[in-house]
Amino acid sequence: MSIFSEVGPIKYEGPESTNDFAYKVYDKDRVVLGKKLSEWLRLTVCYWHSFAAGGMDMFGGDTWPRPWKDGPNTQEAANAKTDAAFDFFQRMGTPYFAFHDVDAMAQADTLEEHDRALKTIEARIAKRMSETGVKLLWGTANLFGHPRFMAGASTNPNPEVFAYAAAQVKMIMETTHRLGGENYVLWGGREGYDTLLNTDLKAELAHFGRFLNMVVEHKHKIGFKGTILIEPKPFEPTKHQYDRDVSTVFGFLQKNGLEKEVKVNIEVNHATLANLDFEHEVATAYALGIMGSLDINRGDPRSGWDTDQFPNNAQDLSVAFLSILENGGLGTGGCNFDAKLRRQSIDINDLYIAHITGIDTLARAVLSAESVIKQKKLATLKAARYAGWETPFGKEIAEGKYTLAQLADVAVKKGLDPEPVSGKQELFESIVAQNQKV
Ligand code: XUL
Ligand code: CO
Repeated sequence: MSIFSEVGPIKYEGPESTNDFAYKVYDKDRVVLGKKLSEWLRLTVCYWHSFAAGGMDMFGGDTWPRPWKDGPNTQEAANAKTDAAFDFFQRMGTPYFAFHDVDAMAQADTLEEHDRALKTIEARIAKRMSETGVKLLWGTANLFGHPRFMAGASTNPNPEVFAYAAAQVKMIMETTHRLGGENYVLWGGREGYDTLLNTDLKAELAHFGRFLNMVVEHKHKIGFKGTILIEPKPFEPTKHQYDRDVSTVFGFLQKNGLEKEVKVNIEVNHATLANLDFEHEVATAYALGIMGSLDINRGDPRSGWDTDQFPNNAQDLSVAFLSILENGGLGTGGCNFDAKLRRQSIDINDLYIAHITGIDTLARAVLSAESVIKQKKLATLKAARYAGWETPFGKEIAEGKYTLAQLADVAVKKGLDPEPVSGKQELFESIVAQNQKV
C-alpha cells in the first residue's frame, strides 16, 4: 500500500466516459499512421515534481502529502518514495520514468556517500523496474540545487566544482546505463550568468564544451547506447543560460564537434520563455538533425515564470505533433511530464487527474495531426507553394550550378518579374483548427 493505492489502474473508457480516473482519448493500442499511440508518445512521469517536491514556493513551505518528506531524507524515506513512485507509474499505465540522482537517493554529504546512496537506490529501482516493466527514459544529475553549484557546474569559476560535477555525472550516467536508460539529459541549471561584470563568458563556454566532450567520451567508454541530450532554456534560475534555445545549442555543439553526438530535449515552456513557439523549436531540431526528446508542460500566458503546468489544450501542441508525425517520431525520446501540481492541489487524486488530462491532451494532439496528414490538403498546399524549386531552374539554383554573377545574368536576360502569390495563412490555420479532435 502506498498513498497512491486508492485509485485503480487507469483504463481507456472512450470519449463518452464521465469517470475522472479514465482515459477518454488515450487508447494506447490505437494505431495512428502505422504506429500505436503509446509508441508515438512514449509517456514518461518525472520523479522530481511528482515525488521529490512538496509544493513549496518562495512564500511558503510544502503543502502536498508526501510522507517520505516528513522527516530527514534517510534510506527508509528514499525507499518509501521509490515504492510509491512505482505504484503510481503502474496505476497510470505510463511506460517510462525520468529522474535526477538526488530525486531518488538518500541524503549524502560527501561524494563517497553519494556513490553509495545512489547505488543503494539503484538496486531498489532496478527491482521495481523488473517487477512492473516500467522503463527509464532518462537519468540526469542535479547540478543546480546545492549551494556549491550556485555559480554553475561546468561553467563555475572554480575548477573543483567542475570536478565535483564530473564525478556526479559519471555516477548517474553509469546508473542510467545499468538501468537500461534510453537517454541521458543535461539541463544547464546554472550554466549561465547573473551579471556579465563578474563573468568570463569565453572561458565559461570553453569549459562547458570541455565538460560535454568528457561526457560523450565516457558514454562511449562504458558502452552506453542511449542518446545524450541537452535541454535548452533561456533563463531562470540564471539571468542568461548558455543553452538558450535549439539553434544556440546547435551552434555550441558544432563549435565543439558534437553535433552528431548530442541532441536536444525540448521543453514546451522553455520555448515559450525564449519567446519562441514550441513548434518552432521542434521543427528546428528536426531540420538540424538533433531532435531528441520532449519535456511536456505549459506556462501561464501572463506570468512569464517557468510555471510547469500540466497541458490541457491540444491545439497548442498539435502543430508540433504534425512535425513529429511527419518525421517518424521521437526515436529514443519520449513525452516526459516535466509538470507540477499547483500548490493548493493537495489531494492525492490531483496527481492522477493532472497526468490523465495531460495524456489525453497529447493523444488529442496526435490524432489532430493524423487527421491533417490523412486529409493531405495541407501537404498539397505546401508542396504547391514550393513547386518552383522542383523545376529544372529551381533545382539548378539549389544544387549550386550558378554563381551569384551568373544567376544575376540569367535573371536579367530572362527579364524575370515574378508575381506575388498568397501565403494563404488563414487557410493553413483553418486546416489545423478544423481537424482538432474533441
Ligand atoms: C528545469 C527543468 C529541469 C530539467 C531536468 O526548468 O526543466 O527539470 O528538465 O533537469
Ligand atoms: Co525540463
